[in-house]
Amino acid sequence: MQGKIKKIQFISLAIFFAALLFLLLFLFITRRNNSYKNKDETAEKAGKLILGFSQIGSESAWRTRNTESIFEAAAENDIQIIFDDAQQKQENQLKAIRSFIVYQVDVIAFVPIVEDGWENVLTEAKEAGIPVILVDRQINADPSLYAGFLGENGLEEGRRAARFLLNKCRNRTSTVNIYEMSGTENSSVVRDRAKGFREIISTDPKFKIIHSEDGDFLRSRGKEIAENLITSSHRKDGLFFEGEKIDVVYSHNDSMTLGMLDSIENYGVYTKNTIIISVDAEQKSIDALTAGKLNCVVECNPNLGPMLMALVKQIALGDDIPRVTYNPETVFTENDDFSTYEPRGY
Ligand code: GYE
Repeated sequence: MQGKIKKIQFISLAIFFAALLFLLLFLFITRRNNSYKNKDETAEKAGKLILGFSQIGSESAWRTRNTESIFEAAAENDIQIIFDDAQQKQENQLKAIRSFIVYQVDVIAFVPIVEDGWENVLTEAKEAGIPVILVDRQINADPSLYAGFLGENGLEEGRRAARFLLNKCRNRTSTVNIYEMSGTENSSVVRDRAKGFREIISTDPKFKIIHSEDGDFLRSRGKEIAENLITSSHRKDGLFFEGEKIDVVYSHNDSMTLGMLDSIENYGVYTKNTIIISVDAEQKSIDALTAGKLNCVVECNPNLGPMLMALVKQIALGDDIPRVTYNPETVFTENDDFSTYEPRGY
């Protein structure tokens, strides 16, 4: 009898807990769906588009301005942004894009930190029926996995840097040693800026790239690279690499360039005869150009917000967007009339 009572007690307890578990699960699911539904309903009620945006981080002034531009334009266009800062890690971007898919955003846009490794997550977005826009950098993947690209023409930026150099050295016959500071490895922008530059300088054999060092687009790395050059050469009359005089520094972004200028100034190295070419054109870099510390700055325009929101609206209406949309850019050189310069805004 005792045993029978125990058994009934046990069964009723099990039923009780199962019911409790079920109730909790039910509450959890309904609450989550309600929250999504509420948010979607509120955004939908407000007719607001929801954009999931994955940014790579804040490694440079350019990147920070790029993010600001996107938030400003979203507010101006009444588009809700779900924003993720990936802290320079691809795995964080993959996680963010998957959360945008779960959230059922209307459009996904992201800055691919590197070129490879996006096929799977973009296939998931496609299966979920969510269009994807690449911003700033490009990827190696089946083009049907994304609607289009918006950003800079890195190849042309590299060519512009080289064209300035060819003109600057047109009367020179001796070899011109070039030291390159490149940005984030395996990123499309580094591939293109390097390729465009080499394409043009290869038209004249006097130009020789003696070394290319990865500075990951960071000011701290630019500073470190120049410090290593200065301390290993023990020379103050210029920059040297393994005993060879550096005639030209081609830097893939202003942050690294400004870091290098920090070390040059800290060690009091004379670089008036060193041609320094940078890319981006943030205000501090333009100030260094007008102060005679740089010779040429190739613009890379971070203000992609307004064009991105226009593309988001176009896609949300079910219209196709151009495969490639480039942002207009220019070049600033030592030969310009500096009084005509407008503030850069970052
Ligand atoms: O030049 C640099 C940033 O992807 C074009 O990334 C961008 C580059 C830009 O860190 O400053």
